[in-house]
Amino acid sequence: MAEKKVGFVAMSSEKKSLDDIPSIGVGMIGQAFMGKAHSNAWKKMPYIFWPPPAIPELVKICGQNEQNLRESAKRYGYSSYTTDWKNLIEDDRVQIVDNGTPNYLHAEPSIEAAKAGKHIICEKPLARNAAEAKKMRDAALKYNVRNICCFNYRVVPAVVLAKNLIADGKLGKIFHFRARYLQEWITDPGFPMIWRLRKEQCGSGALGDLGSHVIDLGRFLCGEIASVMAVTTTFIKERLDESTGKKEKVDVDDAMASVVEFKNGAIGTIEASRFCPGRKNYNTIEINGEKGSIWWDLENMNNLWVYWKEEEPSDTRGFHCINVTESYHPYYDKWWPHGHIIGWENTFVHLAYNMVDAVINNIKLEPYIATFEDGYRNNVICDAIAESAETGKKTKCVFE
Ligand code: SOE
Repeated sequence: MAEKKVGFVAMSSEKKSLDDIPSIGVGMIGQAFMGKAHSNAWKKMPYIFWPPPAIPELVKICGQNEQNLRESAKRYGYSSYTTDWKNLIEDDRVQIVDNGTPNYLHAEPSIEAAKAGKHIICEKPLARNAAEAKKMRDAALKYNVRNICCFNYRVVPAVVLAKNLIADGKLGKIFHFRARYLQEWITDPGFPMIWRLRKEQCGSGALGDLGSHVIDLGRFLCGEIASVMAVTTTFIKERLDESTGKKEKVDVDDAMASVVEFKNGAIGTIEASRFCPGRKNYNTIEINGEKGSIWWDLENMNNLWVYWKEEEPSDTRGFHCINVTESYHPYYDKWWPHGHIIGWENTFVHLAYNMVDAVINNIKLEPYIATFEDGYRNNVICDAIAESAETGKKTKCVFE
């Protein structure tokens, strides 16, 4: 399997004739927020990463709400639609199953897709807990299908640049990883009960939804997490279930904070909360090493801030900002001239490219793209954080 250093996206050198570019069938399970973001990515990828490894063909979209499924198919350009995900998986035209459903629907469709020999891209967190995630990981390995867990912030050009700088030793030994993913959207007690607030449907609250992202960035940039010591809390204990008109207990965390120990000796803190007024989608990381520091924040996603100790002493020393939009920066040779920044939705275009490239050209996805192995390990760490919060003790992260 070919190694590819993502960041200087090496497109196939030979110029394919237009007729030689294959197509690849995509089936999308989910028509809400992620259905929209992923459909946009499958359509945009081939003309941004031109010539693409293959052109995604939007074969079928699946959703629970039949009323607007026909409209979703027309809106996004799927040639067919179904309310039955099994029907989508059985469709021979579908080669890649894209699972953009709520967490409780990640496991069964993804495992059945693997059994049917379909490649799978599944939203994060991979599952509601480690046991469920392990079944998904094991199925993908057993049936030898390519698999991606959508930790999309790994493929922000600025984050890939950070990965390459750290991998090239620019920071030296890593001392700290410090990350927060903060939002504000359920601070209002009047916000109703939804699947993201029911343990049975989501597995965990801010921990699995937002904390999983910063856990993944910690693993991606600093290495494996060995142990955690955490607190979680639920600020609003019950919310109105609008379908019944009754109040329902909230049985997931609204916020979490954890100390983390990495296997390589670094230590850090991670935090996730949806109770931070003013923080719209504030995912921020900082890494401190023996030779300098790096920090990044999603609300300014094209910038990477760096500080190098060896910098010439001068009165301008300090953190400086790299605008990660040059053609020599990760992925950027496929986008626009420098300074013409890209947005959040294009992280999914990068994931779509990597999935199609992996399937067509047998490219190794690790370590730059999160697979089901990463998704499983992430769920183990989330379970350890929940356990630590329960027991009040430091909890080791044990991977099978
Ligand atoms: C909601 O919290 C959400 O959409 C998450 O589910 C996504 O993973 C995150 O990228 C943005 O916020």
